[in-house]
Amino acid sequence: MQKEQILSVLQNHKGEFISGQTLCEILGVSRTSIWKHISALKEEGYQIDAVTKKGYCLVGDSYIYNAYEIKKALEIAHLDMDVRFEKCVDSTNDWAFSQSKEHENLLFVAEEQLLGKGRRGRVWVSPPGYGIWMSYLMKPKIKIENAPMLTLIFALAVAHAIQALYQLDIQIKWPNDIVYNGKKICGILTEMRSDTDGIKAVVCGIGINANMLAFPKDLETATSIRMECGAIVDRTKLIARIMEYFSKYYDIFQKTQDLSMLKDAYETILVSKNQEVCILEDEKKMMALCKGITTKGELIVLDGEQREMRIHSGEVSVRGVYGYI
Ligand code: BT5
Repeated sequence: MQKEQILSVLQNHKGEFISGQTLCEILGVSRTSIWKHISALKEEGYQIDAVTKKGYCLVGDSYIYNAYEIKKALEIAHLDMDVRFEKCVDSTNDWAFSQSKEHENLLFVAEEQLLGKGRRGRVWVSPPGYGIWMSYLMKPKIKIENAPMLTLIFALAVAHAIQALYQLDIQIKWPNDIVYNGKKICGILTEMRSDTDGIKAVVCGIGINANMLAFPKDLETATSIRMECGAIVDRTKLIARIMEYFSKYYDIFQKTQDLSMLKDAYETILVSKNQEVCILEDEKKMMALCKGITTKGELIVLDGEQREMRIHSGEVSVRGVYGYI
């Protein structure tokens, strides 16, 4: 807490020297403890100059990634949301569920995941330093069958946030992939715990390739925001923008408990709209024409005989005719 107070004073006077004495008086602590906190802040990556007889000065524009900065960015976006941050966890989704008895509306962010997971037991590659690996824990008062729609709402929020900040022509590959130029920038995994009374907790896990400069050979369908637009991504800022869009779209969703007011926006950037897709279910494979989504978030396709079918997200994978898209 004291450390954050010191940081806040320095941030309010960025580029100016604040004497150790002034900090002691403002915070009512000893010089030694100020020095200890300043050292800890430097270790976290804050660039703080310390000059004898002048004091401490916060310099530089390094993109610091921690709970304090993320929470501050959320507050600037008028979002009252708590944040947990860890350097390394197995999976932020599992971490969020482990806290779900006591908490809700809480964002779990990790610098690295050792067992990052995709859908149906797939692996999600989550190295430290370059990505956003986060999970949002909710206890929504909605019907169990409506929970998969949260994936689509988050997909829309992530797509619009990346578009707004990095001017990339982002698209969505139904239901949970955010793609650019045919490659995957983000994946979303929504998981739920429920009982006979209904939903106990929902965790929406979001993995975004922010600043990677390369990927392993077996991930040839992956790309990052930085690889596509050249800019270094301020992960804190992107998280805040995503949560800002999400809370706006979630409010809209709550009015009707479906996607009727978000469907047009989703379909505008739906990658396979009016294109032939390949639907894969277990060993079965079917070619179909993608027409859009229903207000419940199912994919609408026409089969070879022009019969309309609705595809539920849990059951199938959708691929392009010639590959991933
Ligand atoms: C997903 O699954 O796309 C959901 C990914 C969700 C990850 C987040 S990170 C925070 C939270 N905590 C977790 O443990 N998970 C969530 P799916 O549609 O099944 O795609 C998985 C496939 O994407 C893999 O089989 C790989 O082919 C590919 N893949 C793995 N890592 C990737 C990466 N970093 N970027 C792009 N593609 C990747």
